[in-house]
Amino acid sequence: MMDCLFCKIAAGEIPSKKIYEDDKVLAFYDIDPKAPVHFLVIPKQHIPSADYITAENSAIVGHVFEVIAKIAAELKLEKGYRVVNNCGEHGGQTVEHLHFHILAGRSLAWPPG
Ligand code: DGP
Repeated sequence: MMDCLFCKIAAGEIPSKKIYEDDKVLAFYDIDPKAPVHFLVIPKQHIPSADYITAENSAIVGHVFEVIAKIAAELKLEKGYRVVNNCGEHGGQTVEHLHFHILAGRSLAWPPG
């Protein structure tokens, strides 16, 4: 996707503060953190949002969660963390490339606003 910000970050065309990378996913710190620890995990494959997860591409979601668990252990997030996927306008999605926010380092309120 030529005009996708996260595709450009995944391709290394736009710099990011990387935490983890393999052939399928990239994890990097959010540019506008909402918690002391706030990073994103994205598939390198362009999937516009959670609405586009299908039987053909859903394995990537399991892999994303494996990577989240690995990073959480490495960053010692023993007190817990939240995984968020914003989908669509009412979900608050601003970048149309599937991504999961991981927020940690403080007690998080529930429900979200
Ligand atoms: P969402 O609103 O769920 O679509 O989240 C998009 C997130 O992406 C938001 O928290 C800010 C982050 N973001 C936007 N542009 C950039 C960027 O250029 N670099 C990084 N690291 N994060 C970005």
